Amino acid sequence: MRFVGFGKEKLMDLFTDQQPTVQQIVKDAYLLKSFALRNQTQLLADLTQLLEASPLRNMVTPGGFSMSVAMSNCGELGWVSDRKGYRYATHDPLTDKPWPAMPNSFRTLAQQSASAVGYENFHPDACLINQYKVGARMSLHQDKNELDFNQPIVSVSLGLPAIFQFGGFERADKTVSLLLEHGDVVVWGGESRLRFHGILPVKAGQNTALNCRINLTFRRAGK
Ligand SMILES: O=C(O)CCC(=O)C(=O)O
Ligand SMILES: [Mn+2]
Repeated sequence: MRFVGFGKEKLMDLFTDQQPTVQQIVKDAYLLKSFALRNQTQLLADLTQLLEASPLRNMVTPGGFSMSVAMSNCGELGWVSDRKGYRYATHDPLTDKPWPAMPNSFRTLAQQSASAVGYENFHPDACLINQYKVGARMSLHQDKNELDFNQPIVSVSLGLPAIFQFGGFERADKTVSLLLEHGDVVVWGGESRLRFHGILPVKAGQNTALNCRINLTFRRAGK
């Protein structure tokens, strides 16, 4: 994958004036605006490299539909979907090799984000990489393929902006809509760990670092 036409200087020019801030969404859930900006150059370099080993692909749902979001993983465990169901796997089914190691830049950002809102000792072993081209979406769902719900979820947004819907514990519950922009991080855990959430169809945009939206979702999937 190539991040076309975007050098270091331009990233810096656009984003240096934005200071990180923390907003509480509901109990145990937080939006950390601009939290991933500081290290974005390293993040994007590491991302490009690991996607060469395990490329983005559109997985198939158990029902047989191709997902609009293209995915890959890094870390000890990777989230996969196919006709057999949703699960975590140690190996990339596309390459039959272990998923690429989680880069230090990724792990550090995930741990610093979690600890900034009170989740000390977050030890992610899985990072799902979601690529949303314009029009891609993720419908409301809960993250519940992990063994231990005591660890939070850290979700990093890069590139095109998107509307994140954050709901309750039933799919039909009311949702709040949050604008997630390049560099924003959402952290949820504790009483909010199993809240439904999703992404509305991503719209075309200008002045963003990437011509798509990239989301990095960090979780502790195994024991
Ligand atoms: O793209 C996002 O912001 C959310 C991704 C997500 O919820 C997931 O991969 O489970
Ligand atoms: Mn999710």
